Amino acid sequence: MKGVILAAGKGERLRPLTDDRPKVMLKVANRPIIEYVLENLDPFVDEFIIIVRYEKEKLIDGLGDEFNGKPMTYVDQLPGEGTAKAIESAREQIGDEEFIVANGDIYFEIEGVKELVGAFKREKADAALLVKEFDDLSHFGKVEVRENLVSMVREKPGSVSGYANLGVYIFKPDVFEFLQKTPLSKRGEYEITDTINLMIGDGKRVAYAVYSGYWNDVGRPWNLLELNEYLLKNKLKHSIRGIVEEGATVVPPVEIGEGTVVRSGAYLIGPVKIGRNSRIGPNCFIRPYTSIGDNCHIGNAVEVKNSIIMDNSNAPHLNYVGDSIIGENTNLGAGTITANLRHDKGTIKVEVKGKLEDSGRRKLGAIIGHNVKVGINVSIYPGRKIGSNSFVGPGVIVDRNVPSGSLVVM
Ligand code: TTP
Repeated sequence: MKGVILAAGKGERLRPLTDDRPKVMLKVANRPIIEYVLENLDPFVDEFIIIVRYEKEKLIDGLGDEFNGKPMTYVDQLPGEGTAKAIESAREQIGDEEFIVANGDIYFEIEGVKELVGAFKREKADAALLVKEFDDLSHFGKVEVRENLVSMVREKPGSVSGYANLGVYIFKPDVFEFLQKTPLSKRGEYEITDTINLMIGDGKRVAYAVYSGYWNDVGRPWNLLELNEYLLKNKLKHSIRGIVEEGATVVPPVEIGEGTVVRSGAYLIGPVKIGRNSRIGPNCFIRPYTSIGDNCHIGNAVEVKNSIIMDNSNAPHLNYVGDSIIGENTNLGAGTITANLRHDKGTIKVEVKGKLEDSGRRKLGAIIGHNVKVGINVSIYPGRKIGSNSFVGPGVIVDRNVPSGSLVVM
């Protein structure tokens, strides 16, 4: 069976982290999100087809032409937006066998795929989708079922409970007829949920499998922190490949990559993951659920907790980084501090695609893009974004979002 992964989206809700790369290439626990999808589909497929468009070179260069020895073909999305258009793009590559489709920006585990394949076979179905029960389906497609089959999928049904469509499917090649007939939705996209409704209307059998494991749809910045926390809590194995100097404390589980040096006085409480060739300490405090990439520097008198610091970035002197995401090639000046808690203890709201959204989190720090230089003694309010390729001068109080490519001085 072939596996088709949808990775052509613009990932606008994840700006500024997606300013220069596809969302699926953002690293969580130091691995691109799409690699978790590839890994969990791997036992079921013999070839991967990746649908690409936005910043596709970054994806192709980053992943190469095989995964675990299985060929990977990149296919440009046909003109038009939406998941149905993305799947239709694989028409020539799919022969006469059924195939699995997954969004490239979701995290799910292998049990889900097993259940899905099981339901597809058991029901002798024409298609199958993976669902999960949630109390609030406002951000999902609601999957309505009758006995063992899907009767309808409704996009964004409001705050109701029920089965959510998780973005993992099996189709037979006859889906292409329905993909071609799928009309443009009110949102201006060709949506796979509309295709599935067309199939049901035509008498096709659409099965479903209920997934009970962990799942995350990485759409908004704080989803990266949730996924990071889950992966470090549940998947991290204690492993020290670098050097831990005498006088440093490492409380397992901590993964330290080759070439990384943890200097004396550093205090690391796992789960913490650190990539290769990074410099940690002396005298810093790294608290649980922190991922630090390759070639990073976390220096003297720096505290980091529950954060993602991507490759080639530095928090070198007297910094506090809490519940924050720092992109690649970014440098924090000495004394720069992220605030991660409101004094009224309210949940932190973040601007997502021009609208203020409630993250639901009491603690959320800064979201800083790639290639950013932050000067000394900068204070960043909770949930504020600093766009990629920006310069924030010394002493600035970042109380509003900084657009990408800005120069902000006091
Ligand atoms: P979405 O998360 O709905 O869209 P997006 O990735 O563009 O993100 P945003 O809304 O923040 O701009 O996409 C779901 C999945 O489908 C995701 O894996 C990307 C993929 N996709 C495509 O491959 N082509 C498309 O045209 C769209 C809209 C999504």
